[in-house]
Amino acid sequence: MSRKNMKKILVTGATGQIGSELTIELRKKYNGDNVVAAGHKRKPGEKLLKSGPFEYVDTADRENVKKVVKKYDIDTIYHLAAVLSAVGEENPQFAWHVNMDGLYNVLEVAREYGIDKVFWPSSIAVFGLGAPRVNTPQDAVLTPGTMYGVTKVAGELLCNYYFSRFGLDVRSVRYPGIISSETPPGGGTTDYAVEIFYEAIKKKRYMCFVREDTVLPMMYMPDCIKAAMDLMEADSSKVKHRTSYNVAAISFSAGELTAEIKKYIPAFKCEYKPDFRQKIADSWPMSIDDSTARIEWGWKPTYDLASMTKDMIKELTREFTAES
Ligand code: AKB
Repeated sequence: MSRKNMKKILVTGATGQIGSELTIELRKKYNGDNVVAAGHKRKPGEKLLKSGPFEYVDTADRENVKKVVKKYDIDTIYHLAAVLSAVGEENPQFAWHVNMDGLYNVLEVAREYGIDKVFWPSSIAVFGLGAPRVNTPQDAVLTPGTMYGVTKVAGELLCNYYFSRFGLDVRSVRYPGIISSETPPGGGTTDYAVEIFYEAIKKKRYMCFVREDTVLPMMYMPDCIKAAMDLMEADSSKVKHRTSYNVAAISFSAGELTAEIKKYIPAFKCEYKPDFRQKIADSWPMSIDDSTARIEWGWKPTYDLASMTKDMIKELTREFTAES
């Protein structure tokens, strides 16, 4: 790769669910030394520490962001550090601080230092009761019922503003719930779709915090990474939406997921005891229309419910066997 095409990438939130796996994939593609992993509270794992540089960065502190961008001559940022929906509802002020101050600082530093591209994840949480819940369209009314959703709507508008006002190449997708076997999520409403696998394999029992008939859009981690990398590599003429793109993969109910897991673990029992997260789930889409992303930059997911479940069970069984 020529110097001109050589990327120097910063990933914030690199110790989180998406960041820990996206960083490794970016390192495979652009070489370990060129991808700086930045974490804040969570301790980085061995894999992250051994495969390239790691820095502690509080994105809510602009000087912290500036320092790391200057030190490594960064030209691309994946800004993933955020507070998710359930934790955000317990402490809305904290969610606003982390999510909005963090994004504003990253965009300002990107503008000031002439960063080439920024990726920032939005979420299906931008939609609220004002939007159709089935096949929710790209351009629907955005009236979220959670502070997390409010920060995602405000963040989308901020990204769009930085693109049109300053020409900053910011790209974004609205992720559904992400299912993965490497790093557990923390503080989201869709976390049950990950916890259920860990508990099914370890204890053959799970107490699910949403109703059995709760349907939400989900995505397996390889597709989540594919969405970020495909969008970042798309020719800028194809990226017509600078707020954020709907991306979909799989939609299923908690009961359907249980039935799929039972094909591998017949003794598995799932009980349902909805808590405050049910109300959040009931305000979100059940399925997403992602035709705009498919048409504009060729988005296409790979995994369905059956292939995702098979792979999750295989990966987690391997992890637990190696541990014991
Ligand atoms: C959450 O549940 O908060 C997240 C999301 C859908 O953005 N997983």
